[in-house]
Amino acid sequence: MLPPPFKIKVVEPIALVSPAERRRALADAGYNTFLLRSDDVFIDLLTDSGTSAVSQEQRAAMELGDEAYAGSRSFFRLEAAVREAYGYTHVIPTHQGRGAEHLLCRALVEPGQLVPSNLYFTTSRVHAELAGGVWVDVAVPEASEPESLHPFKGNLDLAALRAALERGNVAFVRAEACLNMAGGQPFSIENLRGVRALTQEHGVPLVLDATRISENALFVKEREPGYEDRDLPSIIREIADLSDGAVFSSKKDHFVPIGGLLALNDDRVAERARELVVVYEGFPHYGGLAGHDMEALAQGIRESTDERMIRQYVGQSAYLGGLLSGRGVPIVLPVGAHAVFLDAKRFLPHVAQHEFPAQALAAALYLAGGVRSMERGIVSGQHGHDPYDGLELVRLTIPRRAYTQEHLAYVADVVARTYEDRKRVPGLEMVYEPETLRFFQARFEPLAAFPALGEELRERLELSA
Ligand code: P70
Repeated sequence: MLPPPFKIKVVEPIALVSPAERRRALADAGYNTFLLRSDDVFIDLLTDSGTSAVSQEQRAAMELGDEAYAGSRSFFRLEAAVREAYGYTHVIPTHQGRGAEHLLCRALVEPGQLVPSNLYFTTSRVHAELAGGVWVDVAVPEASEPESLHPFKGNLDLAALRAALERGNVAFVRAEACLNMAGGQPFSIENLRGVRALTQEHGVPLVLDATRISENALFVKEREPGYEDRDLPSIIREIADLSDGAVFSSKKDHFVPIGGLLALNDDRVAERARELVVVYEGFPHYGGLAGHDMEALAQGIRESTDERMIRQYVGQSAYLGGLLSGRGVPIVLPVGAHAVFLDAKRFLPHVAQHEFPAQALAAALYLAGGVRSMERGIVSGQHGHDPYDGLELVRLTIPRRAYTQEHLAYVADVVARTYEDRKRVPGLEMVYEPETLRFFQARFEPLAAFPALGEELRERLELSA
C-alpha cells in the first residue's frame, strides 16, 4: 500500500482513560456509544460523518467565505464545483444530508406513494415516511448476506424494482452508492443502467444517495469490466449522469464537518425544493450553511474526485479488515468503503437478537480499549412493530485522513482480544426507547456483568510492548 498522499500539519490530542473510568462512562451512557463523551473515547470509529481532517486548501478557501444573505459568491463557487464534478443543473445547499432528504421527500412524495430503494438508510427512510411514503426494499438478497462475496452488494434487484414500478404510484427510486447498511457496498454501473432503463420506462425519477459516490466509483474501476483504465472523475460523472438528481451528506466524501446538498436536473422539482428550503433551511443561496462552509465544501468536492485520496481511504478499511479476518474475526465481506463491519451474530452467537448483540459488542469494544463503534442491527433497523431479523452489525467507521495505520493496528488488537473473550460478553436489556430513530438515544442495562476486558487487555498489551 502506498503511503497517504498527505502529511499531518495540525494534531488533536487523544487519550485512553482507565478501565475503571471506561466502565463508569459506559454505564453513564446507558451502554449506548452515541451517548459517550468524546473525552472518554480513545479511537473514535463511531462515524465517518463530519470527522475527516480538512485540507490546507479548504482552510484557505474558508477565508474567502462571502456571508451575504443572498447572492453569495461562495454559493456560486459551490454551484460551479457541483456542476463540474456531477453535472447537475440545480444545486440547493442544506445543513446536512437529512436536510436534503427532507426537501426531496416533501417535494416528491405524496401520501401512499412507494419509495423503492436498496435496503434503507435510517434518516432517508424516516423522511420518506414522514412525507407519507411507503419504503420498499429492492436490494439484491446478497446485501443482507455478510458472507457473500458478491462484488456489487449495493445493486438493486431489477425484478423486484420492476414489480414495484408495475404496482404503480412510485414517488421516486432511490439508489444509494456504497450501501451503508450492507457494509459500504457499491452498485455496478451496469446495474444502475438497468435501474435507469426501468425508471425511464415508467416515467419515475431516479435519485441517488450520492453520499459515498467517490468510493463507489473506485470500486467500479477495480471490479467492473471496461472501467479499469478510466479516470475516477469520469466514472463519478457517468454515475451522476444516469440519475435525475442526488442527495449528499457532504460530511463524508466532501471532507467537511457540516453540509449537505440537494442536486436536481428537473426545473419544476427544483422550484418546489427552493420553495421549501426557505421554510426549513434558509435562503437558497446558503441553505443551512455559512459562506465559509460553502467554500470548504466546494474545495472538498474537488478533493473528493482525486483518485489517490479515495484509494488511500478505501485502503484503510481494507487494511483493518485484513488484520481482523487474519485473526479469525467474523466481518462482512468484501470489506466496503468507509468501515469494517463486524458480524455480531457470529461474534456473539450466545446473545439472542432480542438481547441486542451488536449493541453489546459495541459496548464491549469500548470497555476493552476505548474504541467507539456504532450498532447497526436491531436497535437501528427495527421500525415500529415490524419484526426485524436482519443484519446484526457493529461498524468500525474510518474518519477520512484522521487516523494512522498504528491506530488501526491497535483497533485490530482490541477487537481480536475481545473476540477471544467473546463468550463472556452479556446481552442487554433496553430500558429507554425513544419513539423515532431510537438508536441515537436508547439506553440499556447489561443482563449480566461485563467481563474485565479492559484491565486484561492493558496487561497483555503492556506485556507484549
Ligand atoms: C453515518 C452518517 C449519514 C447518511 C448516510 C447516507 C447514506 C444520508 C445520511 C444522512 C450519520 C448517521 C446518520 C444517521 C444515523 C447514524 C449515523 N450517515 N445518507 O454515520 O446524512 O447525517 O448528514 O444528515 O450515510 O453513516 P446527515
